[in-house]
Amino acid sequence: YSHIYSSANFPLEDNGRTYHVSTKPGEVANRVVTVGDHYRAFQIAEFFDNVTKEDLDVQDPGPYEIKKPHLFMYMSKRKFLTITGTYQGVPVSVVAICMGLPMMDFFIRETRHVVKGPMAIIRFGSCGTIKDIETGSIAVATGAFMVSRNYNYFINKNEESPYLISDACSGDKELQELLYKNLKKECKNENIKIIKGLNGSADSFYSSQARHDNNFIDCNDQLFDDIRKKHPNCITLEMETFGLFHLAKCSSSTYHKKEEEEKPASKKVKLSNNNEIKAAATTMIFANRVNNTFISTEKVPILQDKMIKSILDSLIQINLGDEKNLQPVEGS
Ligand code: R1P
Repeated sequence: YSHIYSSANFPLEDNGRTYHVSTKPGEVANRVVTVGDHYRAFQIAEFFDNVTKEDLDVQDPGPYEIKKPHLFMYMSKRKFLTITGTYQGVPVSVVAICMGLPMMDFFIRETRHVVKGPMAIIRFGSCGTIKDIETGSIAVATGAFMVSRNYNYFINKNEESPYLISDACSGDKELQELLYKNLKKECKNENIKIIKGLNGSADSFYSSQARHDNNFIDCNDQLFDDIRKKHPNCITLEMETFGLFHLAKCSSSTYHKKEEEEKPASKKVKLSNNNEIKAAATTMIFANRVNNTFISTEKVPILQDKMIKSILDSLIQINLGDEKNLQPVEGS
């Protein structure tokens, strides 16, 4: 795979494909579900209009590109999988990013680069809970904070705390409430709890989520207490949602829009380059860290099946402003 990239600052191929996610304008919709797991992405794509199981039966470990009138799929060499189609006639994409904040950063920045106009992004992931909530329950994030290993603590011991816990950053309230309402509706006849609360995103599955590993010095015995003290409403821990909420907040027109809202009506300026990102997140509780239990894996596709419709419904119901400016998906 030899490619020529036009810049070292934001490398792009001649055809406009980004360096890691490897999509170009026209291949990603303004409404995106992001997941970690590729199987979860395929299960979501089965809900897209006219998509069959056979369409998604890809044996090639990638990179590959599949283009059909109703479906676009691209597996990048770095294993970002983008699937674009329509749901109830509205263009939607699912992007599988594997795991962690750096992958979330690649996904948001590179996807944002190739999509024109405002975006709505819902993360659909798995997590652990630090409250006594049974596995198989669903969490909707009201906000997220970051738990990072404080590397200096392990280097010179002058630091006070081995972990840094950030303040919380909220997602988009409207999208969050739509998601909660749709999940409630979809699960009303099931014995599934749906809980709203804060999520902590950690920079390790192990140390900064207070797991014990005798092969390493992690100094994390106090971590749950510290998290609960700073964020009493924390219910879940995973590894990506903070990255999404933080970058959505930092998307320049969201910042710009806030300033505009504070101005008197006579001084308001019409935004020309609307790159707002509306973000929300929902997770399946796989691990209960209080009683040390883990979900049995055969329950996962069943739980996912219950959640996917609500997630896609929320994505297409959220108002993204002037829909005329949104680019159509190639082939839809
Ligand atoms: C760890 O097992 C992974 O699962 C969770 C964590 O955030 C991390 O990515 O989310 P996903 O199921 O979305 O990957």
